[in-house]
Amino acid sequence: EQLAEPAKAHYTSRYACLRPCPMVCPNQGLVQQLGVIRRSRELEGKDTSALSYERAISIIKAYPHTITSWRLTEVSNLSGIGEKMLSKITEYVTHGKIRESRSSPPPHGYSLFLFNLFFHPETIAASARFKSLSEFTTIYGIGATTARKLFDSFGLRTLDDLKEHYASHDPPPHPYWHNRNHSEERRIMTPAPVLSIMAALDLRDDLNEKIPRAEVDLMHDIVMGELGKLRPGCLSTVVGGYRRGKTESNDVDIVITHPTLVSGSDQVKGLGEVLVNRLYEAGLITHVMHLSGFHTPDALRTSHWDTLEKALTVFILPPDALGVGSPRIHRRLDLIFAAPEAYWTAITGWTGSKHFERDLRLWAKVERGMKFDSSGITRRRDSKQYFPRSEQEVFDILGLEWIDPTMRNA
Ligand code: TTP
Ligand code: MN
Ligand code: MN
Repeated sequence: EQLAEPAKAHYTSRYACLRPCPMVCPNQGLVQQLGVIRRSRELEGKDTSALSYERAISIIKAYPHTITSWRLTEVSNLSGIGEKMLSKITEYVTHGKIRESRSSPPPHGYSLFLFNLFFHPETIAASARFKSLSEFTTIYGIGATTARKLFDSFGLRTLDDLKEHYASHDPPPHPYWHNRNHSEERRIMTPAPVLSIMAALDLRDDLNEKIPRAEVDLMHDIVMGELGKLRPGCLSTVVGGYRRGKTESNDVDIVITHPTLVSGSDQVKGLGEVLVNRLYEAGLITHVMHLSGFHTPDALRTSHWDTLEKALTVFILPPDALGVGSPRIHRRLDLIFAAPEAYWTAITGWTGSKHFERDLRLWAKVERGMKFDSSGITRRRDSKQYFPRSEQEVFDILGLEWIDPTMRNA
């Protein structure tokens, strides 16, 4: 079957999956300041506004020139940059900052309180709230909605307030039937405790530490070493921000498959549970936040196309793994299990960025009549399924010019 000519990648594309975008762009300062506003919109639950900031940030990150006043007309013509966004950009270009996102101190000799009172009457209240909400969401398991509830309904302001609150509200960690509410999924029992909020509070400093690339490599090697003892011959790729070239990651994401079929069926099904239990028994996994497996009768094997088996966990290296006496830091580890035919879509679907992934799905649907997700590609009109044998093939099938993983930071 002849595939259509792929669409050209260019920074003016309205789809993030067609905008090559480096990790660090020529307009980092502007991107940082718009990011503060985006974050505050997100924390306040203003999702539509947060999304339009996210879009604008994504577009600016791919823009290859430093934005100066004579480039403003061109910038205003980029799709996703509306009038309001243009005024923020103009403010930045003119003053080197955006007033709303300011966190710089007042001029020398001014009292911060009086400065804020006269020049930014909204800042005092707003920033105290922003600070509390931001701090609350550094706890794994607390999102913007919960953070606002803790602030508004329970009057909590600091992490100490939070500790006190959860000391009386948080159920103790216990072994857990994962996914007990999802009837189509297999029930999974693991002895690893779920990460309670109290436990997440204790692990906060660890989990907020960035992971250097060398440690990502070491974690990958150790996980695959254990997996090799359980099921020899597995293949894996570290995906997520690491694959996009981040020097420091917030977690480690690994896609795992096994290339050999045994009597027609793959050797991946149920692997998540076995591996997680082994890593837990070896003292390498301390908590499991989510674990899913799909139980599908062989006659209905289509449903493993819907979602992949995955485990979201907390991992800790064995003692002295980074040198004698080295500190052991708890790390977030995500394991994704893909049947061999879904390996390359899983890798593409988990490399990100989040915005790149969102637009990849949108592009497939709107422009190509296809459904893309990490578990596969399906043509809508006749439900034809594709089995790409490389990431290049994923791009070919979706009619996209190739973009290297390190340029998928849109
Ligand atoms: P993340 O690990 O959340 O983010 P990241 O790897 O880009 O950056 P960092 O970890 O350093 O903060 O997500 C990794 C990729 O996985 C991203 O492309 C989005 C995708 N993803 C899913 O497809 N499903 C999910 O449930 C989650 C959490 C992520
Ligand atoms: Mn990641
Ligand atoms: Mn992750």
